Amino acid sequence: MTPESKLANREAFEREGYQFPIQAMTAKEAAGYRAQLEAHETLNGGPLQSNMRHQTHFLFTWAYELVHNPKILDAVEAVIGPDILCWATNFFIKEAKDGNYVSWHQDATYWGLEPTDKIVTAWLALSEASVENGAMKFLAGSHRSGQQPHKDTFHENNLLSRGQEVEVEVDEDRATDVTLSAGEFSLHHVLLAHGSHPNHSDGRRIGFAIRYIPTSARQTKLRDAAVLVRGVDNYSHFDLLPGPEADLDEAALATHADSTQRLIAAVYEGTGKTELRA
Ligand SMILES: O=C(O)CCC(=O)C(=O)O
Repeated sequence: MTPESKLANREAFEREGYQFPIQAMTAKEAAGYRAQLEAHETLNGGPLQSNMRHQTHFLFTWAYELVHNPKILDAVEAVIGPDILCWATNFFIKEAKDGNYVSWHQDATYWGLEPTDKIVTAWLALSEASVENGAMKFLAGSHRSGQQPHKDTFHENNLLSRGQEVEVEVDEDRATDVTLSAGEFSLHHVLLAHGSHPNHSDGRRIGFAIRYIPTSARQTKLRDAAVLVRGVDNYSHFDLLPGPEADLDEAALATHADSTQRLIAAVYEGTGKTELRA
């Protein structure tokens, strides 16, 4: 990326609070990652277990590879700078017609990460994301209004940890449909209002959300952990955890359990809940 295109991308991101579509890989490569996910599911006799939908990059070498994808990191670097941690990953999978949705929300609400100006999600499509199958919707510029109040619903079809919903009225006519082909991704700001409707299609909608933060960011709720994916960490605000040597080996399961406990402690603070949903 040239310095000029980096600057243009950063300015557009700062204005809108998002950027898409950006290509991470070919459709064929995306199908290869999807096949690895689905091979595990077939072996396991059903869709990816809910506890494995979070911090998945600690469990599978292919997911660890995804959080290091150079095209994704180039786009992230253009908006948050060169020293980058991956704080979390979450699979958002909607099965055909399963009724699951994501209410309008801002990611920053329960994460405890500060400052919020350089925290982004790369949402990678491992299937197509269309209006019919429940692609995300973004409200342009909403990140500039700062943190809004939310209420927890814990609705059973809501894919968010607390079923949290922003308490201000969202005019969906103003929203942008984040349609993506497999292998493309979007970037969104941690304060951008976004959500998604159910999947009305006959196929799965598979998104892998990767949460990136600069090494200078802080976790205000606890001693947290992350993976250094680019640059150097001169701050030591987070414990740096290793990736998996082999899929689901003992060390991978232990690191996954450690990072998941920290994630639960942050996002469920004050609720008494101990298991992440998906
Ligand atoms: O996958 C979706 O529909 C929503 C994802 C989301 O809310 C996020 O990645 O922050």
